[in-house]
Amino acid sequence: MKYIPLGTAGHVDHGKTSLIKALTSIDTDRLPEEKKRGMSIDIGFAYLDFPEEGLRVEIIDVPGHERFIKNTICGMAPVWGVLLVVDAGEGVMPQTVQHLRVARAFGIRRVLVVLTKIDRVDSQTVELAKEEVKELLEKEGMQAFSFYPVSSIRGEGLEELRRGLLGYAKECYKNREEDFFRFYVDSAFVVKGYGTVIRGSCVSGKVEEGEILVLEPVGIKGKVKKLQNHGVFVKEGKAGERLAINMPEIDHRRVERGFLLLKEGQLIKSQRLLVRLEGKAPKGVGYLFLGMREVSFRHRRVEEDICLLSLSEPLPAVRGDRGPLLDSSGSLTGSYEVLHPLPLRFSKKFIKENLSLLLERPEEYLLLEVGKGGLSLERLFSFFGKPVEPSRIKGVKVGRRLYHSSVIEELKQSIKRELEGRGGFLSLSELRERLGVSKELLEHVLKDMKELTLLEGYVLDARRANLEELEGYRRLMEMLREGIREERELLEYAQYLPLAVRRGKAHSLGHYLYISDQLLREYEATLRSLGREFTVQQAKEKLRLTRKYLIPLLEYMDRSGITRREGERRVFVKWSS
Ligand SMILES: Nc1nc2c(ncn2[C@@H]2O[C@H](COP(=O)(O)OP(=O)(O)OP(=O)(O)O)[C@@H](O)[C@H]2O)c(=O)[nH]1
Ligand SMILES: [Mg+2]
Repeated sequence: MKYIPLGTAGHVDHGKTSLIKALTSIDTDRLPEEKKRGMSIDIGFAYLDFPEEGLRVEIIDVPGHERFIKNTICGMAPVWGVLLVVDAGEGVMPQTVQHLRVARAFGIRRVLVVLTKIDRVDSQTVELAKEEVKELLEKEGMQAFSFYPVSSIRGEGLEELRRGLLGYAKECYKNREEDFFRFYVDSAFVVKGYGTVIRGSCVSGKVEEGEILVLEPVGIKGKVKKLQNHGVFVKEGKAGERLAINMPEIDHRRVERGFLLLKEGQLIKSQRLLVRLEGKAPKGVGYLFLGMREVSFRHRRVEEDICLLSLSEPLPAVRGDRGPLLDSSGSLTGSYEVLHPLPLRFSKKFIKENLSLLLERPEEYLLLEVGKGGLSLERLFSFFGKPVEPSRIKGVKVGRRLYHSSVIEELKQSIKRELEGRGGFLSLSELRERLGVSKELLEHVLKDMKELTLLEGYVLDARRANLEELEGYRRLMEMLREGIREERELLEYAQYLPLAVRRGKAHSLGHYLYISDQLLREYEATLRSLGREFTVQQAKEKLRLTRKYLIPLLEYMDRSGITRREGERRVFVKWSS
């Protein structure tokens, strides 16, 4: 079954509650005070099923009186669409406009318009009201799904409306089941034999019996014992659905309207939000609604319509959340849209420079913002309010974190600078400390820097470092100075060998034989004492080497241009007598 939450909106007495009752047979005015005054005070709930479509429209009926605007805002917070109810005789009135603005603030752009009480007016008056609403919608930058003239008393137009409602509900449907769970609490009470029941709207994700939920902002945890949707037990609840959640471990007196139920470890709360504003930002302290939660804030302007908000309380917002802004007198001044629910960099300069990234490629903004600290998957997911495939993100993945490629490049430059300042030689732990990066990241970057070598807990630039400081290197060089060595004799020092060769301190003669540069020079000097030319036999006697070592040595001397072979003889290329 699909659940689609829709709300009513409209001026006081324009017939919202009567309309819902006519459609659903449910009276959403439950309070004695409401009955007595014939007026809605608080939000009320109903539903309308379309069984053939597998669809339930969840209805939240809001009060129209100006005094209860905050209840109205709470009622509209979880809905995906709005039935704008206008008395055909009275036409557009102040709360018609105000409610429309609240709906817009929550991101609703198309409303279904119901013109009520047509039994009391002629068709021309109905037409007039329709024109008035059309004008208003245009002025507010909104559209009508369609217009439905009805009489809730006599039943005229209700069938057409019901059909229209189905089309509208389908249009409003949002697939949010895979998002993280967020539940807007509107009340809590105790049921005998069950304990605390928390009632509200599931706006995203799913919840099952037996799960542990966290009540925010108080951070109390509790287990879901039972779940109901409109008085019927269900095993699972999901996005769009009205739910009563039985959580006996939570004291109902600790629960307030506006609280949220979340799942642990999913959404990260933040006391700063980076938002786009529409309308005016209240001067000084303002108030915003995230869902049904009202918090105060101060703002700092970054650009014309981009502001950084400091909230009085951390909120678990996600990218794209919207809601109304109020000033201290409670009047609606505008709305916000969350661009970044958990910003880390607050300087105007940083935000301005990277604004287009934040708008178009937010993942990249996140990567830049975290820098060498790296982006955790938790942060990434929390930003979007749902898990996203990390491979979709254009970043370098190291362990469980993602890094911007420019961060990796900068790190390489810093490593080079550090090494230069230290003669090409630095202990890994010191380097890590100086750069302030994780071991994982440093190792990843170093692996990428082919010119560097990791040895004995040191990073070294083979061309610059003083290798003599390394024990293994010293021992290798000693061995190579004593005589020509076969590679298998040097296995223990295998990692130092290429370093020594690259620096010209040792030579590879081929045939898996190595010699130190010093010894090579000594052999050369000894051979020169034989004169400009010499034979293999002479060399063998002079150097006292077996042919196994001698031939590769002489061939190497030929290859490296020290000698030249002429028949049976070898001639020194350079000779000064
Ligand atoms: N004749 C006629 N009267 C209606 C119709 N719809 C509502 N009314 C009457 O209008 C009055 C107000 O109706 P409600 O449904 O309570 O209006 P509301 O919009 O819910 O009012 P608030 O919740 O206080 O904003 C009641 O006396 C209704 O009986 C209608 O279609 N025809
Ligand atoms: Mg009402």
